[in-house]
Amino acid sequence: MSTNISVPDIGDFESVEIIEILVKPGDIIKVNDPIVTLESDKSSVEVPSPIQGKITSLEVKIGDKVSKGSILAQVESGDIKVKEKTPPKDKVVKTRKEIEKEENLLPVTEKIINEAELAITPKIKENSDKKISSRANGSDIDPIETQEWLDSLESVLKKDGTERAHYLLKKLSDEAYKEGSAQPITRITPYINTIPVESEVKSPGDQNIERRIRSLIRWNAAAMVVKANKKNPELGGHIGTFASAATLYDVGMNHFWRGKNNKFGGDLVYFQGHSAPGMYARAFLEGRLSATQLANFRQEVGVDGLSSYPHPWLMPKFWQFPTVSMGLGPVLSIYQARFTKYLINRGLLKDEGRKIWTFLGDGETDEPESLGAISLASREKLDNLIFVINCNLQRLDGPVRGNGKIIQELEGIFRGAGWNVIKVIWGSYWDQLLSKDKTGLLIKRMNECVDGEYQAFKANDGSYVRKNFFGKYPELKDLVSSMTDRDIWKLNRGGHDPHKVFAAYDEAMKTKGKPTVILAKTIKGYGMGKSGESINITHQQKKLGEEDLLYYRDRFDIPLTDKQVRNIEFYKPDEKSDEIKYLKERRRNLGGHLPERTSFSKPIKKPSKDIFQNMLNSSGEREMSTTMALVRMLTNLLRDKNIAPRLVPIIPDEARTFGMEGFFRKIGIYAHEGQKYEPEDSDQLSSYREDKKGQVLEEGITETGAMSSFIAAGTSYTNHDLEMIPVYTFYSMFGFQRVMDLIWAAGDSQTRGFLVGATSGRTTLAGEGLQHQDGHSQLLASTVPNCISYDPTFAYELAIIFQDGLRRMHDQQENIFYYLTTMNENYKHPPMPKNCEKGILKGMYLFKEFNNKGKTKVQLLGSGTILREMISAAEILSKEYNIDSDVWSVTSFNELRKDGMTVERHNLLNPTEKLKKSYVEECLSKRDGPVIAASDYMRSFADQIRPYIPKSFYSFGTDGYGRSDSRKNLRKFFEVDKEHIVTYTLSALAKEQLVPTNYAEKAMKKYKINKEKPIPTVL
Ligand SMILES: Cc1ncc(C[n+]2csc(CCOP(=O)(O)OP(=O)(O)O)c2C)c(N)n1
Ligand SMILES: [Mg+2]
Repeated sequence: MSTNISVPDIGDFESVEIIEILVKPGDIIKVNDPIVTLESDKSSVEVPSPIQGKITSLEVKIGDKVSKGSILAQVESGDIKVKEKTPPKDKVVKTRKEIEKEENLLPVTEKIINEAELAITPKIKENSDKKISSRANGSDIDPIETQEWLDSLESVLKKDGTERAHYLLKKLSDEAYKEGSAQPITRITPYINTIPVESEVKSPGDQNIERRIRSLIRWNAAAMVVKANKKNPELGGHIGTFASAATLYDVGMNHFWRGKNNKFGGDLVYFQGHSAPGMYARAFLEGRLSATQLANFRQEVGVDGLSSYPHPWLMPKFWQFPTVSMGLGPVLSIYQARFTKYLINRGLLKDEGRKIWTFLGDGETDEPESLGAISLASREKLDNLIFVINCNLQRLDGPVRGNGKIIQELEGIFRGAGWNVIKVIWGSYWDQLLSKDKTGLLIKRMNECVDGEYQAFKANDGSYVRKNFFGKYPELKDLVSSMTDRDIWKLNRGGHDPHKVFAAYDEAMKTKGKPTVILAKTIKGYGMGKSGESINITHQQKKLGEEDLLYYRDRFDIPLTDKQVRNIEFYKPDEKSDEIKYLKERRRNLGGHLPERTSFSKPIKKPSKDIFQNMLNSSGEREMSTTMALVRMLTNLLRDKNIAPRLVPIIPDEARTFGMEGFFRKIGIYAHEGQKYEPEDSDQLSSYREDKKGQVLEEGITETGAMSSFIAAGTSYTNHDLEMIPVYTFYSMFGFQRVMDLIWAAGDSQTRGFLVGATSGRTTLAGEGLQHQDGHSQLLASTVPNCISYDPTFAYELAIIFQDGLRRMHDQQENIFYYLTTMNENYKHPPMPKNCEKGILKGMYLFKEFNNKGKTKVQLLGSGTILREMISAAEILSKEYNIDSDVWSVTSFNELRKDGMTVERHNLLNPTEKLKKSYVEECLSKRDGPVIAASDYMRSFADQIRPYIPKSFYSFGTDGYGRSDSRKNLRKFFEVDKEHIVTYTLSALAKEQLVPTNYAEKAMKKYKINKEKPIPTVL
């Protein structure tokens, strides 16, 4: 049977051009195989076949204009699989008229509301004579009634267990809510541990040895900071952070975190930046770092130094994740956990139950990045993610929440967001006291104390705690009357108790369907005594005096003599000691070391050259933007079987702005739950198709999230041994300017991928105005050492750059990433001139020579869309003024500067050698005339090459705030239009006495250039 394939609904577009035909008569096609590519002035999209069969004839050719219903091809098929669109069962499709008609019925609706209101009035009245819930001081107004409820609860707990009790409580709570209680009951629980003693899973570890190991790590971590600062007080460092977190790390290292090996991918641990000395100290005991390296903490310029914080760029075999800029670790790890599931759901990675652990400080949760993405984690059911928040109640300057309780605040926030919350507040010494507390007074006291008080307790001593904590109520005073002050001082906090920490980690590992946060209460500067325990200056404490060191040694039983302590020696027991044997065996059992950065990924095979071929040809009469060219190129790449599965298009809710909506249907939007609804546009070509195996990361409006995904995908070659190609396309103004710190972290992480600043340039995005018009992202990109940036004008430049990017990052395995700016200005694209590939990549090439006129010549350098103003200016100069010019397309002022400074440095370092020429000089030194450069960026973008040009040099750009107007007016305003370039060129030539001065004056009159207009930076 012969069937027509016709154009489906393509949204608002009529008469759209066919730019590619992807099948020929005789081809056997499957459902969804692309037939043709259509391109409107905004986007290009493939039309998939709704049926399978054999193409018998084609009814269209390239260049034809088609609309919905136009026949594309005929197919011979037996089995037609066109999905009939049936509206979902209860979806009633209403016409506009029907809706309007309904709206006219409003009075009836109002009647219904009135009736409903009348019906509920008596209930409200009933509520109003209820008794008060408790007295103003919080005490119970009816203890007998309360006891009855508690008894009922206890019997349910005994008879049917906690699940049933929870169910009943939830039912009660729901009922109360329905009856008007707007206070949800479960957000915050009492200030005690979440896991009751009887449910704690006990650690199988040898506690004595583990304590000894931990003490040695504590000592060496502190010693390395003190030693560095004794050598040179400039070096800095932190003792207090790791001192408070040592147990949290050790329990993980000894029992939970699995290393990477040839059988298992390894857990991923984001270590809190300031606790780096603790990780070095452990690696020292493990024999992975030497004493010399420890002694060189924070002295990285020579050999064998250790970086201050986790920086994969500086220690590429050790650190995996840069976390020291507070807030980045949490958000990066959430998206890491999400990306891991993405790879698994797409069938690219085996599900091995790997976990992502993230350590952060309680103060760090002030950062919006720390908490900003937590709802994504629960929404996506990231049960592979565990946060451990070290709640030492302090940050740098003082208490985190002196007047409140950070643990309670975080509990509410995380539980509200749908996380599993485990509080580890009190250590085992409290268990007995809590079990004796029949009246609940101890918990009441725990609840009412604020963090400022808790901090003060630990900055003092046992007698202070007796007086100020227990002393408030006579019953509590009695409770501890048989304890000495020393005993009271021993009442430890949960985060320092390996049993409690073990139980919490165990529970977190078993949690299914949601992420877990462990809120562990600790003491900042634990063990530092008077010099730093729980005092406001702890964070800054890096120089322990002799007395403090001796105290620290004694506190943790380090077998060093006084003399050795004075020399600040590190301590490592013999290889055959129980401690070292135990430590190594634990890691062996857990599969390998942590942290450790390795990569066993296989390079992605190069795409065939013809994938890029259509971009190297002229676009003919067709006009398109470089953003469209990018989308076309990605569409082509999705046809390459090696590249296609590895591409990760990332977009923060801007696909339609960039004409990328065609990807929705073609490769699907990643959604861990698939698509539970029929999208309203399901019959359209660019339908919003969500899919468990979807490839596009449609992040919603979060550039921070999108950037975190970019880093996760771009470091997949090391974290998952799988190379991926993230292409994150964003509104260029909301890229570097918005998320520069994450871009810096991307560089540090050695991320590979393409950042695409679309709709870039100060004047190309005409109407959008000041907050949208980016004239500086290229400059920001130039500050990131391993970011390679380009501002191409033509489709072929983009293709050459992208192709080379793939070669460098995936063939050569270079740890670089790209920043490409693309525009939304439509114009014709010429064919690629001969032999310009090398120049495109180096940063400039000769685009065109105008030299048929006179002797006077000028060098015109243009970048991005402003190159086209340069070309027009060159035509005017040639036609109207007989001035010849060489027009250079500058694809990257940034790359030219890198080359220039490298060559200049070489020449300065080798004064006796023959001078080398920078690439800019090579291009321009034998060419006549002054150099005029312009771009859609600030002048300093082009100015970067000024030192390497041995000629007079003028640069023009878009310094100042953008504003909304037409492109033409904006270019006139910023003085980068062809008229200004002609005028300024004439003036520059006049200065060199190459043309008469009145040329420029006349041009100014002709083009109505107002000399009195202030420079745009002040407007
Ligand atoms: C974005 C950012 N801002 C400021 C700092 C400086 N800083 C380093 S540590 C610190 C306090 C950390 O407190 P907390 O998160 O509670 O960690 P703790 O050391 O108490 O475990 C600050 C403000 C930073 N590293 N990053
Ligand atoms: Mg803190």
